[in-house]
Amino acid sequence: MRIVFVEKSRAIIPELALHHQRVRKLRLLLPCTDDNMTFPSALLLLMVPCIVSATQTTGLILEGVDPAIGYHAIVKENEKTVEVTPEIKVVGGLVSKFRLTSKYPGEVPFRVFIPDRTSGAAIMVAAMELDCEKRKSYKFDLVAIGLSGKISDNVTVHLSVEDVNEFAPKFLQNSYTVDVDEERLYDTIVQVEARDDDCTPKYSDICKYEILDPHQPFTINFEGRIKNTEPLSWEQNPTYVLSVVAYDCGMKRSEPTTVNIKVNKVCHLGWK
Ligand SMILES: [Ca+2]
Ligand SMILES: [Ca+2]
Repeated sequence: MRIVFVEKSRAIIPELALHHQRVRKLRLLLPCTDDNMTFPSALLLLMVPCIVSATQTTGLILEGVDPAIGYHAIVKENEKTVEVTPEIKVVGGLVSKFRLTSKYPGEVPFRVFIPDRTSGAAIMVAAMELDCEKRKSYKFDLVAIGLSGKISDNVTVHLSVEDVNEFAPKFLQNSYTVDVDEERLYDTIVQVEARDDDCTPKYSDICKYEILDPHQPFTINFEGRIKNTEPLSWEQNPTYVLSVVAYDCGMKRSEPTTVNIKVNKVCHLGWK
């Protein structure tokens, strides 16, 4: 059974013209065209409140967005739901689908749909796994296509893929070995270095290095430079083995690297 809305003049109002902009009374015709129905074939005339769009003559409109600025969108690299500002909302008719196109090679890996046609509010989702480490941003154009084939204005979407702290820092070397002379204070004995594969400084910069055993006579600074805090003695301890870790700026910790420090005995000239 098909429901038809008519004006007083009995002119039929297209389905696309029905929207929530303005309310007025219309006649509702219920023609019993379905063969399975048992109603008499006469038309049923009712007066019902109906919702009619004030923009029915202008076609589909992407509401609340400035086409010169476009939409800004953000999605975490391990999530599907895209947060779009302003919200994508279509007025002026019912939407059949959205078309997303890009001037750049490759498909646009996103999908836009309206869960509830009467609201006109759309949702954007990622159609594939996103990887900030491979691609941080997308730029594409969006249009809404109505059931009647009418097309909205073209609006650009600027989308950023938000980083997630998936990677821990890794040291460039599994171990470091260095010789030092006893009885000396060094500015730098050795510099260790770790790197991190995440795609933003927040999660990939190394914010801190740490010697796991705090009772060793050495310190390490934020650049990974290790120095002794007191002169070393070959007789007391000819070798030190330090376990050093690195933290990214999201405080994700690396596996330790080993720093072997060999103390050289210094010979002194003297009378025998
Ligand atoms: Ca990281
Ligand atoms: Ca990441």
